[in-house]
Amino acid sequence: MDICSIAVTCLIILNSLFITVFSTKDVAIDDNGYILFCPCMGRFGNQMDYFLGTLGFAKALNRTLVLAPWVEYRMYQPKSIQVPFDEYFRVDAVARFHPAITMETFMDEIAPTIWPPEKRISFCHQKRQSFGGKPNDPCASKNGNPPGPFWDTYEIDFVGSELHGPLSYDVHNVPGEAERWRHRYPADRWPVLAFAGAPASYPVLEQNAALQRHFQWSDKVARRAAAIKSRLPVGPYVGVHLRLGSDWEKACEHVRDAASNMFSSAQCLGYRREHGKLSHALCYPPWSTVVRQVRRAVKRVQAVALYVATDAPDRLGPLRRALANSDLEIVTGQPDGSDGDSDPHADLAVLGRANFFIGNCVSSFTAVAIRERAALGLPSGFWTFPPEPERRSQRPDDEL
Ligand code: GFB
Repeated sequence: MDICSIAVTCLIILNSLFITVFSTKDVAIDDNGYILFCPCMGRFGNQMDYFLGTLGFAKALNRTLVLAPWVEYRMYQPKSIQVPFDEYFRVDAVARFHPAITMETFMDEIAPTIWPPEKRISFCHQKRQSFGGKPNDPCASKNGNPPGPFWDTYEIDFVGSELHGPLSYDVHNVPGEAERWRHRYPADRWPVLAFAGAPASYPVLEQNAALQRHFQWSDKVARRAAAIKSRLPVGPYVGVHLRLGSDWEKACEHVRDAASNMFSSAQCLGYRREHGKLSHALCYPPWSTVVRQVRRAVKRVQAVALYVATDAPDRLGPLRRALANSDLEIVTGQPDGSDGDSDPHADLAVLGRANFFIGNCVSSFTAVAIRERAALGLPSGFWTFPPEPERRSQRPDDEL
């Protein structure tokens, strides 16, 4: 062999070595493996809880987290829409804590090498009856909406299911569980664990709540929040979340069992309800209490403005009337002051930086702002919590 052919052979070997270590766009392949999941339940607040739990799970298993897109639902559209993770949050902030890449990067640059179509197995704890799991497709990973549209967005079909029970996602409270996962699914034989749902619980486990500090708003969201803030007068402001929509009103009617938690109520009541009991007022606070708490908060931080985030701007009448004679400027997410939908992520980003924040303890949307603020050391409170002693003469709401 002459020197030229030796050089060419060396180059070919080097090149193929390079391809096994790096994929097409120089994204290093993680030998410890990957975790993929579908945040297939609920809206933003619910999905955020799943992201926090899945990040905790990926950290415990020491696998790269593939950041799923957010699943959204649009009026009159029969299928969910998948919004890339980095539309709302910075990937680099998560990745500083634990290796993480977006689903788009994974599918474009990693999947062709380590997860070709014939190796795509979906994971679930046990046969998923409610999803229509059948003996030949027990995880029913693509049944219905959003699972079908979610995986279809990335042209993912599964060739089989893996029931991972009795292994659970609770790697914090079940001693040795992370090690059992690693032992049963070593990364060399199972480079990708793709979960039909999120390997996490709702509400988020206590141990994972603080992971919110690794989720920083994307530049796009930050810009939209800055545009809202430019409409606030200069000075301190109080931010409030008023969850008032009819879906919420109905959900709150089910608050009968004070001996349990509901949605995110552990954020004020405690995971073992050590700080209080669930009540209808905690879920759907009376206007009299809302106004009183707003006034107190405004006084506390000498606020010049009140930022109101709500899912039902058409229901703010009692608050507006009660504060009509004050100097306080009331600002909502709608630039034109209309009753249209506001931008939920920008709303949260504005609430996250308010001088004081009051939210709904039961709502997982509030929980996002509460956790972000806790990470920043900013003060927050909840409507009707802690409950005040009964007052003898409370004015009815419409007389505020
Ligand atoms: O986020 P989420 O799970 O919080 O769902 P809850 C509520 C959705 O309503 C949010 C919109 O994702 C937003 O799209 N929304 C709520 C808001 N508040 C605001 C707001 O202040 N501003 C804007 N722009 N949008 C629970 C669900 O909702 O509601 C449960 O978690 C169930 O699964 C229950 O559906 C009825 O925890 O508040």
